[in-house]
Amino acid sequence: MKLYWSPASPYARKVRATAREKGLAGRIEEKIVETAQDPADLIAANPLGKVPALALDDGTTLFDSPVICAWLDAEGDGPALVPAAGPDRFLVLRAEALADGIMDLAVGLTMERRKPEDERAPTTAARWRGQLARALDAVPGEVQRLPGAATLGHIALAAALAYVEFRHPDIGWRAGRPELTAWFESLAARPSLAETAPQ
Ligand SMILES: N[C@@H](CCC(=O)N[C@@H](CS)C(=O)NCC(=O)O)C(=O)O
Repeated sequence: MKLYWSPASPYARKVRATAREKGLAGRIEEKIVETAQDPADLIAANPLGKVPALALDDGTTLFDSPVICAWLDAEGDGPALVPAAGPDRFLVLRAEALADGIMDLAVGLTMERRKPEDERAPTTAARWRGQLARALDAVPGEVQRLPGAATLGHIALAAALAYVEFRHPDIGWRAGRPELTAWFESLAARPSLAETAPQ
């Protein structure tokens, strides 16, 4: 199997950490791609031209990160990272959705900042910052409601918080959130997340 990824992508980190949690990392060749150059092998795996994308050995390709994580969870070893049924399943999937939404906003703000000044959209960016602040406020409650200690919801939220800190240290999400900080630190020490920390 081949995983197309880029080092700063929080979505790719979620997938790479999930592969490690499920004992599948050894079966996956990880290929770094420069999405801006639309490399042909990435486009063949994902017409959207985004990472992560996973090419399976039988030629099937999978995207985006929730789909790849669901496949890894079904295929790999060990306990399920998303409960198969019941209310806990939807708490975990909702936490993943919150994490993905945080990633979307934080990645969007990163892209906005890279534009030439006269191409930026300050009103849109201000709305994104407000949405991001609200979503960050919701994270501690979301973590408390999660079942278990290392579901896909936990992994996704840790990857999202790490990305916010990596690209937007000015947001300072740790300030006033000592319990969330302690939770984040303990999760970030898991080998799956430690090995995939953004560079
Ligand atoms: N919903 C997608 C989002 C993937 C995504 O936006 N990836 C970014 C990297 S962080 C990307 O490949 N961007 C390249 C582009 O949009 O040209 C997922 O969960 O995988």
